[in-house]
Amino acid sequence: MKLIKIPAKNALGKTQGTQLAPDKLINELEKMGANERGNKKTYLIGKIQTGNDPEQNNKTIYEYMMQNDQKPLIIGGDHSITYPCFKAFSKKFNNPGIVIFDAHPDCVNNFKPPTHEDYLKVLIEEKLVKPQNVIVIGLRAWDKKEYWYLKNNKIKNFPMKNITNMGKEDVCDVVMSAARSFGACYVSIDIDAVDPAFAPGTGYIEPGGLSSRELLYFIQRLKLLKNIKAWDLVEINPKKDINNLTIRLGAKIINEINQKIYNQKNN
Ligand SMILES: [Mn+2]
Repeated sequence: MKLIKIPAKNALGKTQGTQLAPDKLINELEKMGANERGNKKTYLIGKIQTGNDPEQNNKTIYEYMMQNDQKPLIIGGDHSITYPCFKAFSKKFNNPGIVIFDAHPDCVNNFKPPTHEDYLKVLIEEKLVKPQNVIVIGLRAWDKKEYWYLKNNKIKNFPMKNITNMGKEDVCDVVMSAARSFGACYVSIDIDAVDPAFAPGTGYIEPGGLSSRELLYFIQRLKLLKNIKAWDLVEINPKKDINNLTIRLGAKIINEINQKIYNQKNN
C-alpha cells in the first residue's frame, strides 16, 4: 500500500486549510504505535504536486494515478480530489464501485471541474460509475435536489438515522455484500461523516454523526474485502482542529486501514 499525499483543494473558501492535512497526518502516523491488530507498517509515500488551477490539478492527479501501480491510500485535500482519482480507477478496473462515508451526498451541481460539493454527481453523470455501484454512509445534511438525486437514481445510502435504527452491524453486512459484487471497490472517507465532537477539524460541522469508534468498526470490517483496490481520506482541516483531535483520528484511520496481515517474522 502506498500513501499518496494530494494537498489540493478547489476554490471554495471553506476548504482553505485542507491542503495542510497530508503532511500533518503522516507526521502523526509516524509517532503512532502498532494498530489494533498489532501491526506497524512502514509505508511507501508519494506526493502529487498541485497548484491553484483545479483543471490542471485534476489532469496532474489523473495522470499520476494512471501510472501508479501500488494500492493507493490517498490523503487529501478536499473531496474534489476523489474525482480525478476515481476517474483513473474507473479506467483501470472493470465494473468499479465506490463506498463513501460522508455527511453530505456531494451531488449539488454538475460543475466542471467538479468541486467537493459535486464530485459524486459528476462521476455518475460522466458514467464513470454506475449509480447502482455507489453506496453512501453517514448522511445527515443535504439540499432537496440532492435528496431527490439519490432517490431518482436509486443510489444506496444509509443516513445516520437509519444506521441508528438498523444498527451498524446490519448496515455493514448490507454494505459488504453489495460492495463484494463490484469488480473493484474504492472507499472514500470524508472525515465529516464523523460527529464534530470527535472530529471538529473540518469545514462543514454537522452534528449527529458517527462516533470515531463506529467509523473504525466499518473500516476494520471493510478492509477484509479483497476487491478494495483504493482508499482515500479527505476534508481534514488542521486550521480548524482542536487539540489535534482530528489529525490524530485521521492518522489512526490510516493505521487501521493497513491491510497486510504480518506475522512476527516480517514485522
Ligand atoms: Mn462532506
